[in-house]
Amino acid sequence: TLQPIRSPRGIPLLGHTPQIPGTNPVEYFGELSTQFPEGIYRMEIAGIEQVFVWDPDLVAEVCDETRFFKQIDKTPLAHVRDFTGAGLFTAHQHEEEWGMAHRVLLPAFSQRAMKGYYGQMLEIARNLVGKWERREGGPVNITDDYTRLTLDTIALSGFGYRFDSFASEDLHPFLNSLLEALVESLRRSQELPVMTRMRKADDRKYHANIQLMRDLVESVIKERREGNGTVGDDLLGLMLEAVDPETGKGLDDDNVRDQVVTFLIAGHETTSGLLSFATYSLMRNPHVLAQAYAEVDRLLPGDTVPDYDTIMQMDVIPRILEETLRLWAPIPMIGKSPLEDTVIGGCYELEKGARVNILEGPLHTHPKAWDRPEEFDIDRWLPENRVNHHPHAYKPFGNGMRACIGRQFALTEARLALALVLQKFKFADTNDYKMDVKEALTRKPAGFELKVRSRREHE
Ligand code: MNH
Repeated sequence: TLQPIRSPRGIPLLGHTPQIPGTNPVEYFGELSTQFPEGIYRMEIAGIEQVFVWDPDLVAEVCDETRFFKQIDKTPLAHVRDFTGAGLFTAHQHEEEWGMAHRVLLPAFSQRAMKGYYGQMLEIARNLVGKWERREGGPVNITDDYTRLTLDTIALSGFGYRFDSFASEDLHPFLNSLLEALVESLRRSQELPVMTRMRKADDRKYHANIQLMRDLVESVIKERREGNGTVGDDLLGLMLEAVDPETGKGLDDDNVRDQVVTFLIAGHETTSGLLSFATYSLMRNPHVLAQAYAEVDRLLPGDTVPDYDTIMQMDVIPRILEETLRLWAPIPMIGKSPLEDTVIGGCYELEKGARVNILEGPLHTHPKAWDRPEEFDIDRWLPENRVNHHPHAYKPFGNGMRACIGRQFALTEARLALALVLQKFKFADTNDYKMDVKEALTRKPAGFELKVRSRREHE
């Protein structure tokens, strides 16, 4: 028997739009979830009907790719397309560019391929360590420095470009433009188009920010094209040279630009969030931190420089990352949509094309799937325990063919960074940091400062 999808109380005629906060909307959607034990609700926001799901069995249905696809239209990603175009992250499923880039780039993201980026990853991670050594005993902005790390890493390994972020006190202008453009695109997705059209100055700023990002990327591509000899075997080299076997074509110039912008964004925002939340979680869970130090001291005694194989042998650090992604998924919500009219949970009707959002936070803490859901427990990820997990209660990297292509890249980079940092430093939370999440498509801790001290000089 069919049942209506319940809805929080709204305002007549205006729907729910006025009650959506301008900052951290997904956090608000998560708070509302506690009112709906059935694991699903709906709301009308800016004239668009949206359904939110987090019950793992409902999510399992929404993750069935024979019934649901990744929706771009009428989602924030439709606006992000203003700067990432038909790049992998924001391409429509039916766009030829998605399949072409996916086929051309997939081999460059296999676990084996990570060995090829390891040298670049290590170089940048050592820049981070160098900066913190110069700061001995002083405060560092953890999130900002992990952002420097991940941006420099994807740019160097993917495109042979050096942001040199650790040489500067200010974050690179690219990051400022990106942040402003993301915030603006999110805002556009939550208001009626007539409102957007009235904000003329914001629109000019938006396009100037997009232009700054594109100019940087186009100069990187131009430099590569004009370099003598081979184009190289990194992501950029692949995109400039590879021919897609299925269509017999290569990626066109605009698409290469859009892909590079996409990778510079998708390749750093999330991983810096992961590292920041992991560091925060370690500070809150000293017994886990002790296990992490023990692993690092066993595998990397003294000043041993980690090699790729050592990073792959780790056990505690990868479980810390998995548990961090459960409690603090950097992408807090993903959008899906039914291919045809359908019914989920045996009773909730969804129309073809409806917007369905998976809420990662409530899913990753659903009591149906997780014991002591709020507890940071890395032993959940021991092999003997993970076999008992609900198959659809953990989606930090999304789902199906539109799942994250950079998963191995992110996890390899994060393992290495955390290992090096723990080999060298101890942290003190002298300001007693209170978690202050900031959402801009991805989420990160804002204003997260710790004092860093070299372990060797103080033990
Ligand atoms: Mn990543 C898609 C999470 C790191 C490049 N990524 C996704 C999605 C999630 C995600 C979730 C699916 C979004 C959706 O369904 O709308 N990504 C992460 C997380 C990390 C991450 C949690 C780090 C931790 N991602 C990376 C890195 C790169 C990358 C690093 C690149 C080097 N991600 C992508 C791309 C896509 C994607 C590209 C789009 C894939 C596609 O749709 O084909």
